[in-house]
Amino acid sequence: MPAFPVRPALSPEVADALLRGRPVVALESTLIAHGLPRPVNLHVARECETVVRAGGATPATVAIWNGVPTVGLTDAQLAELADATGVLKASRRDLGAAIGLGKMAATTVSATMTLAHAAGVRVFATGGIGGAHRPPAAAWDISADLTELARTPVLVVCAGAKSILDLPRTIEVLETLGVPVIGYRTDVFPEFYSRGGSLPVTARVESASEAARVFAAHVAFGGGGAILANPLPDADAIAADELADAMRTAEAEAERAGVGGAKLTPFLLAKMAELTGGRTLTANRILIVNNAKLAAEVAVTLGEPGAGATGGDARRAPTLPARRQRYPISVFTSTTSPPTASPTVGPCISPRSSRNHATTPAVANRTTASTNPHHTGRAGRRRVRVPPATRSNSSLARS
Ligand code: PSU
Ligand code: MN
Repeated sequence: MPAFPVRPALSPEVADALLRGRPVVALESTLIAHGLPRPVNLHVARECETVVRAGGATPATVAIWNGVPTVGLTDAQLAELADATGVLKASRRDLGAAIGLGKMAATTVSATMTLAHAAGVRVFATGGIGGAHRPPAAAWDISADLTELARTPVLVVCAGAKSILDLPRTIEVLETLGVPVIGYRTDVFPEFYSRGGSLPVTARVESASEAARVFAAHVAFGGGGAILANPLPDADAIAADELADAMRTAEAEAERAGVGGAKLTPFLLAKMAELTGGRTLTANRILIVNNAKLAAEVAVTLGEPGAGATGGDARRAPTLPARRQRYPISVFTSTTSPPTASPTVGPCISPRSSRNHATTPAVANRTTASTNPHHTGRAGRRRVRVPPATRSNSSLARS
């Protein structure tokens, strides 16, 4: 038992969906805080949530909220994050520091995967993943997204990676790490602003349910994450020469300004938008929402018995192991009381003896609301024990 147990806080909506075994789609927050300019960032964040809901799944935007690892921001939190300054960009490496020191941090692909998995969420949508930068200058700048994909079983729906990266090396590293790149109706690895063309994917699928089957089979044999690469629609793609020019200029400016490390991607994104008169920004917005839509479809399919296997099909894929949470969870209880304080510290609530959400005995309630008869914890850190009979009741997370 760690001396400092920390649990992901879930919004009521996300807690409810997970407890009922309903599909949930994780969304990252780095693109809100660092990847897109205001006010587009908030519009995109909301649009993603809307299309996920329309697709029959529950959206869960992930961030570290003043030290609290949170899976499922409220709309008010989305707005606050989109407007905030001084928000950290947290990769997997930074999670401990952001949580332990009570920081406000947006999560990258790697950190979002970590927290999504901790909460039991298996599908995640973003714009593009980080990758290997170009040697020799940036030979050791290899995004933590790749190593996280190697170890955390979450399906990441994205439009590939930007061609500013060393894409052949990125693909090689993914192969070494055992991360499949599943092409959604494409044979080639998409290059974010364009459909790509030079690098093959691991496998091509024609539907969300095929993607779910490939992912389920991958995980069934000890695999970590996988990429579902969803190319930007042709109509919105940007011509290769225009893109190459803008990239070269943006890269040169980054070098001249001495921008590197975590600041490089946001810098390049902003420069490219400027250089293309906003066209890359439009493309970025479209592809992110497009990915959220597909992610919802896959999440819904994964939630069905058989994890995407079609009835009577001889190629029936093994089902995904039951969703498992690696840590106890917390639930904040209303849109007006999201976690705002330092991380939850103290004795863990009932460790899970079961591997299945449906039999999960307890959720934590971190508010000070005192009207709930189920509250049994200390003041300010009350715990609610959910009786088995009410577990499937949607009111439980809000109670
Ligand atoms: N690619 C984009 N936009 C982004 C990112 C990547 O087109 O906003 C973000 C994602 O959060 C990704 C992160 O996980 O940048 C990768 O950062 P780095 O290259 O520093 O690992
Ligand atoms: Mn990097």
